[in-house]
Amino acid sequence: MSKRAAAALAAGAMVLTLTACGSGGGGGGGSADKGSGHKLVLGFSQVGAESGWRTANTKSVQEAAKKAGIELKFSDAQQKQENQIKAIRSFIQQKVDVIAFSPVVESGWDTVLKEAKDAHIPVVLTDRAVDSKDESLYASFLGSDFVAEGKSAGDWLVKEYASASDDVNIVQLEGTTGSAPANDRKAGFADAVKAQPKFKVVASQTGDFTRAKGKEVMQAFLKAQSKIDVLYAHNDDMALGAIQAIEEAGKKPGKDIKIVSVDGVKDAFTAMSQGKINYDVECNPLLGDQLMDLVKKVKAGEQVPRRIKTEEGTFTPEQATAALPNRQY
Ligand code: GYE
Repeated sequence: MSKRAAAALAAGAMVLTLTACGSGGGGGGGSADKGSGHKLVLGFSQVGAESGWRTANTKSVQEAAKKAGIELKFSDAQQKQENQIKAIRSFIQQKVDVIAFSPVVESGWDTVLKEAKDAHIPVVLTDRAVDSKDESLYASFLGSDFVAEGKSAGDWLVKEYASASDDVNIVQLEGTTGSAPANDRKAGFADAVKAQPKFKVVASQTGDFTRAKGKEVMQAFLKAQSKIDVLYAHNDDMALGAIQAIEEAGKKPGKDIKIVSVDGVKDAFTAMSQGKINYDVECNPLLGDQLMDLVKKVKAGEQVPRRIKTEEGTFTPEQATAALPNRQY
């Protein structure tokens, strides 16, 4: 109760501050139409700082906003949905022009998205999707095709083990439970290997997209499983943590246990150049410029595509080694 009262007070204070130093006139209802000379204000709720991918994504968004002359209100949710919901509510109270966010998990957004809609503040999803049935709750979704990424990882494995007749025991490090990239990368991979029963996922657990958790879960896998041929990690940070666990167990990553991962961050490319990761599916975090472009268009009331997919490639160790000197993230 008292928490709620405090929140209401804080919100009131926020609105007051805005009125005091704002443009004065104020728009008559709906989304505030700042006249010329006023910066477009974007409220952005980021997932957290869990991975190298995320750090690169945050930097890209911040730099792009500056370049585009957009005032960015940035909020870090520390991988918690409740924090994102709070941030979105605060953006609504502050009457930002547009809200963008990367939803930590897929479900449970309808209520807060409805609140933004009722306040006439358009919402753009970036990086990760929501599973809302009501498409009017957001204007567009900019990000990768995670199912295709999982499929690429699986397709590589099928080729790599084309001539194998024995079982191929796979352990899987999943991303954050309930997140779009974890759900979709798992599904895409399973789809790619399902035709051949020799591919056996013998253990699968979340490592929450972090190095520390990736290491911890891999240690448990190594203790519990007598034979592991392949590690499929839903992101590079977990793969890098797992590499430490594999080495500490006296095994050679990339040889005794083959590793296929997703993201394509610099540290993973370095590991690939050392033969420790065998294949990496790229997921581009540099979404900032495209996002700012989209935000401007949405604010201007222009028609935008509902879905914008980012383009990405795949990397063998040779390709990663060659790309390493110019890799931006
Ligand atoms: O793969 C992972 C990060 O949502 C695509 O989140 C993103 C994923 C990325 O933590 O490293």
